[in-house]
Amino acid sequence: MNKCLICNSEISPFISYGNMPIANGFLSPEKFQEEYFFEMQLAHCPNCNMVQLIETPDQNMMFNETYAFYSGTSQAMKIHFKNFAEDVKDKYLKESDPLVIEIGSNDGIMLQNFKDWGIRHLGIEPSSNVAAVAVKKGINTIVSFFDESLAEKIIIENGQADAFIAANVMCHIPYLHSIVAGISKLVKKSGIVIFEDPYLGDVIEKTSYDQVYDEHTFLFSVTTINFIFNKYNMEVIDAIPQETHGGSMRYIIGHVGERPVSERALIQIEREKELGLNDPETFVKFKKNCEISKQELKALLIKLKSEGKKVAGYAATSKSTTILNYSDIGSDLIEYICDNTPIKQGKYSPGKHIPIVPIETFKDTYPDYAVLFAYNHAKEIIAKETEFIKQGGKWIMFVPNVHIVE
Ligand code: DWN
Ligand code: SAH
Repeated sequence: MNKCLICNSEISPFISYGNMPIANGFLSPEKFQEEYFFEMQLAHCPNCNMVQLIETPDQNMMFNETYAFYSGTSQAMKIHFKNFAEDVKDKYLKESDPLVIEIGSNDGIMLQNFKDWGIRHLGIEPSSNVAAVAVKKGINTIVSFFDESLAEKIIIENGQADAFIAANVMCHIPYLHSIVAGISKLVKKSGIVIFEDPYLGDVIEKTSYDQVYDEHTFLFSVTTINFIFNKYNMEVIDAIPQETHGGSMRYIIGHVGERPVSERALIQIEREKELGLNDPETFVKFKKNCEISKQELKALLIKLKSEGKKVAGYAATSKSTTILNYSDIGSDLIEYICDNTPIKQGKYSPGKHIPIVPIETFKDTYPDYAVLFAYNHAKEIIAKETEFIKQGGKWIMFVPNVHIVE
């Protein structure tokens, strides 16, 4: 019997995506034999409504000294995080000598801004290779997993935080109770918690099932975030939709009663009921949509192959690991995937073992079609690859449905 990680109620999966490898586990041929797989199943808790993976690999298998995702690979995300940091500084750092703490700080993409402004900051990042990039830039970073006991240590050494921030990491942590307990102690009574993650509402509406992979233990909604923070005397005071990562939500949270709850947050909670995020039937429909999406993508690639077209992938995202393995797409259908991350180049994609090559390989001889696995960075990528289209190339997109962009 499986139990909800949040409220301990009995849960059962509504979909299995089959055996999945580590999403960011790009590997060399000598490691193919020992590659790790787990059964990736998603469940919706009928009591607290949290959508969650039934099983996740051990965190040390995913986040370690060879973590393949460097946040700074996107210029658009640098701007996004600068705006995020500016918002925190202008609205919430009113006391003297404030302290900002970020978890999942990666290569310092967000904290760089606070460092430049001379604001006290501390990043907590367990993947030592990406943390080293931040440290090199002079960004204060602890190489560790955040949890309640680390929060207690930080209070002793640095004092309480004025702002606790995070992006695309809260949903990665199965022991969310320890995280929220730690946050509630670490953040001053007058302090603020601001984080963003891919939003369940967008995943359901756009059938962006590729947001489901080993690292993403949870798909959050305002309802479920409010539920868990309420247990630690904190509450969502605002919720602001974001365009990043195919549709995210920024949650703004304070200690109960310290700040007014916005109309926007209350409306969003009501909207989630209308969207059916609390209704098991929604997830039955979502499962059907995942199956349709997978069949359409594979059928398109088989058709293009039969016509003698050359198809490549653009951007070896974590999300692509779910698409390729769930849809059973290998190097017979997608010749290679190009990516600007040096640590991924020369390796092979998890599970399906498609070669990962530098962007230059794509530019040298354009394929007829390119599957845009980083559709979340479509604006940035399409703007710099105009020559591909000029030479007759076409993009294949699969969110919100499988289609071709000329
Ligand atoms: O939540 C997570 C998000 C923040 O990042 C992590 N669990 C892991 C990771 O997920 P992802 O790999 O799906 O993220 P992205 O940002 O969609 O990955 C983009 C990939 O595309 C990177 O490998 C870099 C590459 N890229 C590129 O080759 N050229 C990206 C851009 C913008 C480009 O121009
Ligand atoms: N915030 C960045 C990175 C997101 S990727 C961005 O939005 O681009 C998720 C990051 O969280 C990884 O760098 C990973 O190593 C880190 N992480 C995973 N578990 C963590 C934990 N328990 N505490 C702190 N960071 C964690």
